[in-house]
Order: sequence, then structure tokens, then C-alpha cells
Amino acid sequence: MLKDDGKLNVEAILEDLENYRPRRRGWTWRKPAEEKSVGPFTYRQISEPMEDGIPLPAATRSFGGIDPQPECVITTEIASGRFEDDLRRMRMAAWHGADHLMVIRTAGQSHFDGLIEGTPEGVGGIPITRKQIRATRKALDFIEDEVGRPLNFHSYVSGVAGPEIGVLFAEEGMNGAHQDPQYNVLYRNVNMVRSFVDAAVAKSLMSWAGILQIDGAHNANATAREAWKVMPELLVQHAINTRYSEAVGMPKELIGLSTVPPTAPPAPAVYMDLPYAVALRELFPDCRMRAQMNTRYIESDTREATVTHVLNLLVSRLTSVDVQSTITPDEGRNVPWHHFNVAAVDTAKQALLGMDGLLDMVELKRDGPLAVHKREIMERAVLFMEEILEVGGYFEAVARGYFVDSGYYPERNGDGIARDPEGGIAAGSVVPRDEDYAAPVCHHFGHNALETEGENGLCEGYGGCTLCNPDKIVYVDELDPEDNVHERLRESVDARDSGRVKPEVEWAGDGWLTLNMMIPAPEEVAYYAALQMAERMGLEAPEVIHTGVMQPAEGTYVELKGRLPFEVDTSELVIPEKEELLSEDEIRRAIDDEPMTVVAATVGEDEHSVGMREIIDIKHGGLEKFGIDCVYLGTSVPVDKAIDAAIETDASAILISTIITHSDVHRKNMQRLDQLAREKGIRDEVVLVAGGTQVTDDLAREAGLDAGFGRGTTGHDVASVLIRHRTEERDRG
Ligand code: Z98
Repeated sequence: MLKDDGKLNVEAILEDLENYRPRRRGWTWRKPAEEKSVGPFTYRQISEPMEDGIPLPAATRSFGGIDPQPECVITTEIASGRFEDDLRRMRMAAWHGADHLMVIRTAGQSHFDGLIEGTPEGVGGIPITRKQIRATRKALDFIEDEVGRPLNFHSYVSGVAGPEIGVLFAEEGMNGAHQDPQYNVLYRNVNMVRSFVDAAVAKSLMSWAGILQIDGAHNANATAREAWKVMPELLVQHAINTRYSEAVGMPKELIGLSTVPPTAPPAPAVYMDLPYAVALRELFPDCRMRAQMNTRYIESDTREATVTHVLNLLVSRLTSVDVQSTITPDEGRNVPWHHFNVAAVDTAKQALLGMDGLLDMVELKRDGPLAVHKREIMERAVLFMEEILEVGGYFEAVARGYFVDSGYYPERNGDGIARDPEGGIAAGSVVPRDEDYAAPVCHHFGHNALETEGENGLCEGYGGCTLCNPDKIVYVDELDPEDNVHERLRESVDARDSGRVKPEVEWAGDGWLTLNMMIPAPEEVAYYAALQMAERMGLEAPEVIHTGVMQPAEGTYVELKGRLPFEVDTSELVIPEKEELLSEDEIRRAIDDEPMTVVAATVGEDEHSVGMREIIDIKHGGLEKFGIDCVYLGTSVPVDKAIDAAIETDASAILISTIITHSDVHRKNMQRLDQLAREKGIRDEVVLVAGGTQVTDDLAREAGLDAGFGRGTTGHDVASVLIRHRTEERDRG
């Protein structure tokens, strides 16, 4: 029902949302796999397999489609501004191995002083509304049945509506959330007292709901002028939120630290990041670690972002991370290019599997620079903390601008973020509770006049709160008659259901595509030349999203995005039927059972050997690789020589190649091969195959041969056809 022609049926997801209830509460970790052997490999750090998913490319082609899953959770951040499109993107990410789907809120939702209703479009993220959360959770429930493992849904509990959002998340079965009062104070200028009081309420609710908390320390890293200099402060911020969470009653296993390696290219990243990561683990041994690559210096270069990501993954493997985030270059160029999300999930999966068991083989040194630097960072953090206590506490320290200062503590550059403890958003809004204060829901923090010892929660006396009795939740669907999801879906129905397709990036049918090109001109010239090329190709709104200088005068690599102004009707496409290849194992088995000899030659007056070599050589994965005996006769071989050689060697196939094709010579060669084979009486015993740039299967068959191969053919393709042919002949008797 939720799937239509294999696609997620977003309309069905939205139906009857009012009555949808989450299946469970709380965060779920991956379960370590009992069976550690997958295909030809044995792993040490894998989790239970998925039921359905997309393996890494090489696994699909060469290892029977195995898809081992690392044991740590993999995050992807998705927020195109329209949650209905994000649902489909979440499905793609989940199929590639993400099980932590994080939704970035509309920038600055922290400033909203209440819950928002309806589902307006987001700018730079998604407005977190009840409807959006419920629909997403419902879609994820469906997707987790497909992939066969739990999916964690995550967003932010920050800002002046923090406690309300805490209640909402607990009610709706949210699984993870950022919660850190320091984020409000430093970056959103929410009053300090208010932030900490709100945080107590939010953290209590999150604890009840089993929501994994991620803190906000890493934002210092992303904000500071020189990211790596805030390492001591990051430890201090982690400590403040962790201790505060514990004091409020949050269990340690729900406390996650959002760790970010402080450096970026071309810094000696591991040398600087590893001591920091080790210090963090040592100071917070009971907390969960959520690693995210550094975004402070992220550029539009996908290759560079991927290497930064992989270096982060190395540190993650060396320090046993629990949740691995996957940030993409989109952060650097503000386009939610979804295939980069998927690529980053694959990067994490591949790198984590690639470094499986690393710590069984290498050990972090207890002495030397790692220990020295780790100790130094910890000492600086302790001194920082002591100074905070000396000046009168956290509020005073913030007032003095101690945080996000670009100096390497105890150095200070006086450029930190300073906030007034008496000021900020919602200053003066905290008042003591009256004796008869009745908390709106159970598991609220602090004094609650309704508190009784009742077994069915504190709210028993008044018939249950919304946490204990979800039927009491007031579900508001849409407030705006125009800016809502149903209107948007009506507009995009063609793009989704008509069978006429356009490329898309953010939203259904938006038409966005990218072009890659190397322009032999200096950067500025290439930039404008690329724009003009795109315009003349008919692309709308072309924009260069990345340039990379190859050599200042010789050329520039350009990536450009533009909108395709037309769609393709898929019902009119003529799609040739594709013959399924036999697997490499099947081919090998067939050759083991019955050996095969083939004769191969470039025929006529043609000296091109490369094409045929690619098909037969073991080095190129050619026929020899499968154990097929190849008698290669060389180039410019007369067709009758190939026939004679086949008779002599008792070959079961003759492969001819023609690259030079003037005056239809390829066709003539093919016809001659068939004709001579008949004359010599071997036509029924040999498979005749031709290959070349102008050859197609149809042409070869017209000329009397059994198969033809054009550009892009591999030995695997040819071997598969040869074995199939042999089996069919035998079946025919
Ligand atoms: C990440 N994408 O960590 P508003 N609270 C905390 C945050 O870290 C953030 C918000 C709220 C990165 C960093 N972080 C983004 C602790 C944002 C966002 O409504 O935009 O202020 O909330 O995954």
C-alpha cells in the first residue's frame, strides 16, 4: 500500500496520519553479527545483515552481491526543504546502509517560541512539525521493514521551544536528538538561565523516551576562526553538557558526544586529530561517540571532501566510534545533491569495512607524541575548567567571552562569543514554580504537584497525559491552505507518476543536473565558457558549482549545474532486452566441467590488437581468466587462416576483430567467416563471434554469425555468450 510500482507512495504515507502511532520508543544500535563470514571474507566488526539493500559496486560485480554492514550506526543528514521529497531520499540512503536519518531544521528554528503546525516549505532545512515528524516516522517504519533493520530518526531539541519539542519528540517516537543548552547560549543568544532550565526539562523527557542525545560542542569547531585551536574548549563543552545531563537524570548510555576532528586539509590531520580523539574517549569512557568530519573548511571538491571523510573514518576506527556521520561537499556549496549523501554513506561503509579489525593488528602507542599531545590537550581543558570555576562559573565565563575564542587555551585572542547573563532571547522568563504547579506531562523535570506514587504514571489522577495516552495528542494537520504538502504533491504529481521524467536533485521533477567538463583555458575564462556552453545546450539557470585548476594556462575542470527544460516520456523509449550475464563463478564452473579452446584474430588488413587483447588477456579480466584456452593468431590474419587454426586446435569458437571499417570491411569479414566455415564443414561445431567499434549483435547475426560485440565489451560478456551457446547447442541435442 505504501509502495506503488516499487516507488514510495507519499500520498498513502500522509493518509490517516492522525491515527498513526510510532512502533517503539528510543534509539536502536546495530546488533553484532553472529556469522562473521560473508561471501569469501571473514570480518570482525560487522552487524547483522540487511534484508534488502545496495551493495558496494565491486561487491555487486565480483562478489555475488554481498553487503556486509559495519557494526557502527551510519548517519546521513537529509533536508531539502520539502519533507515529502526527503522521504524518498531517506529510502535511498537506508538502502545503501544509513540507519540514522537526521533532519536539519529550517535554519534558526531555535528562535521559534512554540511548536509550528502545518508543513510549510523549509529554507535551508525543514520546519520540524508534528505532521512532518509523524509522516517521516511512518515512512521509516515502512522502509525499515524493507531493509530489515531499525532506522533511527533524529533532529534538534534546541531553542526557546526546547521543552515543547522535547515533549513532541517523546510523543512521536523520535530516536535521537541534538540537545545542548550551550548551543542556544553561544550561537542563538537565548538567555542562559532559560536555556539551562529548558534543557533540564528536555533532557528528562528524552531520557524517558530513550532518545540518544548528541551535544553541540562541535559547533565551536565549525565556528572558530582556526578550528583546531578550540580542542581544549571542546572537551570543556562536552564535560558541561555531559555532567548537566547526568545531573538531570539522563542515563550515560544515552549521552552521545558529537565529535569532530579539529583539522582539515592540508593539516597533518591524524597527527593532530588522534590525540584529541583519544583524550575525548579517555575523559568520557561511558559516553557514546558520534563522529562527524570537519565542515569548517569544506570546499566544493568532492574528492577532497571524501578524503577528509576517510581520514575521519580512520580516526573513528582507531578510537571505536559508535555513530559515524557522513557530511558531503553539499555543505560547501549549499546544494542538497542527494547522490552525494548516498555516496558518503557508501564511503563510510566501504572505509569501515576496509578497516575492519584494524585494532587487532595495530596498537595506539602509550608513549611518544600521541600520549604527550593527548595529555597536553587534557591539561589545557582542565585549566580552562578551573578558570571558569575561579571567575564564578559558566555564565560569567560566557559573559567574559571565553568560548569560541581563536586562541589555543590558555592563549586568548579576545574574539570569543560574549553573552550577557541577564540578556538574550527570553531573558527574565524563568519564574519559580508555585506549590500547585501541575506539569503538562509526566517525566517533566522538577516539581510537579500531580506527583503521586501511582503505578500508571504521575498523570493517572487526571486521566493520563499525552505521553501515557497518545489519544490525547491534538493533531493539527495543515493551517495554510496553499503552502502545504498536499498542494505541493498535487503540483508534482506529473513529475512523480506520469512516466515522463526529468533529472532531479532537491525536489520531484526539479530538472537539475550537473555537467563535468575539462576546458582548456584559464580558470576565469573556463568559468564563463562553461556557462555559455550550458546556455547553448539549452540548460536553464546554469551555475558553476566547482572549478579545479589543472594548470593555470592549460586548463580547468568545471562542474556546472543547470535545469533541463524538457522531460523524457519513458513509455516511448525503445529499450533493448538485456541478456543476463552468467556469473563469473558459473562460467568458471562450466569451463572446469568441460574445457574450451577458442581461436582469436584481428582479421583482414588490420593491425589493431588492443581490442582483442582486452577480450582474451587474463590481465584485463578476459577469457583466459575463466580458464578458456585462447589461441591468439595476431593481427592482419586472413579469415581462412582462422578457420584452419580452429580445425587444427579443435576450437569451439572463432573470435574475429575488425577495427578498420572503411568500405564496410567489417561486414564483409563477418560474411566471409560464416561462408568459409560452411565450406569447410565446421559451421555447426563452432560458435562464430565478431567484435569491433562498428559491430553490433544485429549486424553480426545478419552476416550469419552467432553474436557480435561493440564498444565497451568485456571478456565476461563474451565468455557468458560462449557458455550459453554451448549449453543451448547441447540441449538441442
Ligand atoms: C550536526 N549538521 O551536528 P537551529 N542544536 C544543536 C545543533 O548542533 C544544531 C541545532 C540545534 C551539524 C551541525 N547543528 C548543525 C546542538 C545544528 C540547529 O534551529 O538551526 O538553531 O538548530 O549534525
